[in-house]
Amino acid sequence: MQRTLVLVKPDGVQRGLVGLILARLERRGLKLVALKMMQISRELAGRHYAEHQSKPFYDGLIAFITSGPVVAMIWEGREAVAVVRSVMGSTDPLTAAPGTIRGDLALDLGMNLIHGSDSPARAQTEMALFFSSAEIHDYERTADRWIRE
Ligand code: D4T
Repeated sequence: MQRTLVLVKPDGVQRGLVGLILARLERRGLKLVALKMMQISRELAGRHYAEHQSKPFYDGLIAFITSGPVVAMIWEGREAVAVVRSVMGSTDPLTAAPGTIRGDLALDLGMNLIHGSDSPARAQTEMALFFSSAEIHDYERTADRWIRE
């Protein structure tokens, strides 16, 4: 089953939206297999956002993601990467569809509440950046027989 890394960014923690964001993913049927609050170091931020290093918004992005605690999670489910991206909405909240997390709860590109891995390959890399294998839980969830065909 596919897994993906999700972060509730510092704006989501500060605005008290952790529970709401978690609930949306949980209600969709995804299974939570790892969860922790953490402060992202500049070093980890640099590795996580390495692909954006040459972009004009890079310095602001690093300052923002390290500005306060985040909630890091791993969610599991059928096509989890794409499902999380669709629940999140597009990168710029201004154009994110209503009904998505960003489309309902955010306004600005730099304060877009949530991160989700953008491909299964990136998910593997990002899960390893944020979690040790001991922090990831394999368990049976009885509700799955009412979610998975
Ligand atoms: P993340 O990676 O945070 O989940 O966001 P996305 O996957 O939706 O978007 P992204 O990688 O293209 O951008 C990463 C991060 O940078 C911020 N950003 C982006 C910004 O501040 N200004 C910009 O012009 C862009 C494109 C928002 C998300």
